[in-house]
Amino acid sequence: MINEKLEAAFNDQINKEFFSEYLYLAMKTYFMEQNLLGFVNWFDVQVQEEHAHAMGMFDYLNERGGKIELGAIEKPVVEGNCPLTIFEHVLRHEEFVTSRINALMDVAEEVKDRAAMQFLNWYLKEQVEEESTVGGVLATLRLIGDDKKALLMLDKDLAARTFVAPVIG
Ligand code: OFO
Repeated sequence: MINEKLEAAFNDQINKEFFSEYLYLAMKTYFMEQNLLGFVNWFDVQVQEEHAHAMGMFDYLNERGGKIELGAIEKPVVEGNCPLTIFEHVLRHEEFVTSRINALMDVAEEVKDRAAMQFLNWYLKEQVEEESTVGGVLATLRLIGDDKKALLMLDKDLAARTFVAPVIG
């Protein structure tokens, strides 16, 4: 049986992962409106990844005999009005998620749940990768500035991203 405090912390993070899915879906609509289909594809993959992250914790909590409590998902507000400022928001959000996974790890450590700590290591590694990927796109957007042609080239690159279902844990 999983510790109650840890169970609540997992439920909270499941909600945050579903919120991430929802936030990226909201960001995707901006790029749909701009007809930047490579960016749309990038956010499609991001949405699927967040769904997989949420479900990974959902399944794990169930496997551990915990009670899953699904809360309301907050309305997503996209901060930004161009690719650069939207990606700045993506990075801020990923940094926030990293801090939440760290906090969840702290609870697992506090209640000495080593199995949960081992499970959460996957999420910590994933956050390093996510922040690095987003940071890369952001750096390119900063270089691009107002150059529309260069933006279209980046859009073409982002069209190549594909979703690979993660093996979590
Ligand atoms: Fe779930 O990793 Fe992004 O937020």
